[in-house]
Amino acid sequence: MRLSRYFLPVLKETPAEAQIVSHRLMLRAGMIKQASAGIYSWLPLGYKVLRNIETIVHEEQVRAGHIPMLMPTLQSAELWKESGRYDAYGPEMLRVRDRHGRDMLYGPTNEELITDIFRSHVGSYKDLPLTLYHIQWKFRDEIRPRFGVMRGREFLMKDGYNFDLTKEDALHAYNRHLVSYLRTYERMGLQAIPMRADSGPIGGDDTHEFLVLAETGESEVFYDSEITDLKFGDREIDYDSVDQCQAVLEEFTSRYARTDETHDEAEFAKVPEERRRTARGIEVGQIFYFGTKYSDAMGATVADAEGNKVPVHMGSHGIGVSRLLGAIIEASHDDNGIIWPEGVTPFHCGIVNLKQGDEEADAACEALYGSLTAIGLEPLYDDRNERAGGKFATMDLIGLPWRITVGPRGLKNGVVELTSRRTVDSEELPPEQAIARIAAIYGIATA
Ligand code: 5CA
Repeated sequence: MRLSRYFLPVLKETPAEAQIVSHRLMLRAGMIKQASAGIYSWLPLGYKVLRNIETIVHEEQVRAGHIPMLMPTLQSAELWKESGRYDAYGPEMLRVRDRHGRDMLYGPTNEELITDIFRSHVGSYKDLPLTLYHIQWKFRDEIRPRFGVMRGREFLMKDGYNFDLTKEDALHAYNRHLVSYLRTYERMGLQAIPMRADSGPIGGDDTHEFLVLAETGESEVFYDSEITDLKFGDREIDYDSVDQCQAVLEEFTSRYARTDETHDEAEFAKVPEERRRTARGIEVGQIFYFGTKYSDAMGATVADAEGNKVPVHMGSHGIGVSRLLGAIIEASHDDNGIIWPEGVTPFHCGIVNLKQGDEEADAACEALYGSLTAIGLEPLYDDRNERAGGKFATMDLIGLPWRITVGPRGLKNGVVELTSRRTVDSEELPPEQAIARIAAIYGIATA
């Protein structure tokens, strides 16, 4: 993309309404614009990152054996009356009435809708196990929408639902989700720690929240510092293996790590004092096992091997897709702007032309742009007629992890400059080598 033809409405001033750094930076970098309280338009740069995050979530869900689908945002109130949550959900639920006077609602979550789909189409234990998921906009009329996409009213969520014959099978699904989430967050450059939590309006006893440690997080958390040394890394997991998934769960959840809702001072005191930590965290996901709560209420049964009708065991599992943008920025920025992890960056690198209009510089930039594009990378070429300082400031603000700077002086010596946004280290090297380096960083083989 050439910046002169892109739509990147960066702001010079720091918006007064934004209280935390991720919100400020998303507004300044032209990623989002508030449409009304807690509701945002996703401008091109923000939309690109949102899609990248969504893609990682999809890939990891499919890898775990979960099946993508799509349910609507507007739901009929009938199903929610069946489960008893129509009244229980309270003022957080946005209720609307259609022209025929029918009660509808903008879905805050989808347990009812998916249970209805299940009971309509699945009747036998032979069709289990089954995990269906979708990535869809949700609406919760939060009393205090704030911090931009962090606590929105409209937000994008991945929500998945497992259906199993037995409690053991459903707990395997729970563990499988935990493993897939660890992989998902790490691919985004995040450490998200599973912590024992409270199940709230979803229900059930078994639940973990995934928290990214950050001073601006809304949850108070208590944990054993050993937990931050754990890395999932690139280990191969057989998601069908009960033992392998169970082993990962035990590794990542055996140390003390709880949100304030489940915190227990007496238990915490058993952690050696020098390892006890109190901090704040951003909840980027939550997994639940709630047994037969919805299948009992809505008659979702299957015939077991003996032909008896038994209610299915269920769980639901959510990732805050739009919230993740805020969480990643909170975890990865400096005074000059965002620092995108390579896994989610909107463009793979920036190209800064120090002297637009200089024949040689223009040609070198075009050549770089063409070569990078040809190997499947997406550079953002700042081809505007602007001062170098302004171009650097924009690149730093929008946070592309790598920048190639091209100017007449370097070109005389046959070199361009490759700069890491994170370390600010710069290196002069011939354009072909700069391309090879970027390709290697993104795992692309070049001849
Ligand atoms: N049905 C279950 C799991 S699919 C569920 O709704 N879980 S949840 O309530 O925990 O939401 C899942 C995730 O959505 C949360 O972990 C959080 O990351 C995100 N989320 C929840 N509320 C908001 C909000 N108001 N703004 C942005 N993200 C939110």
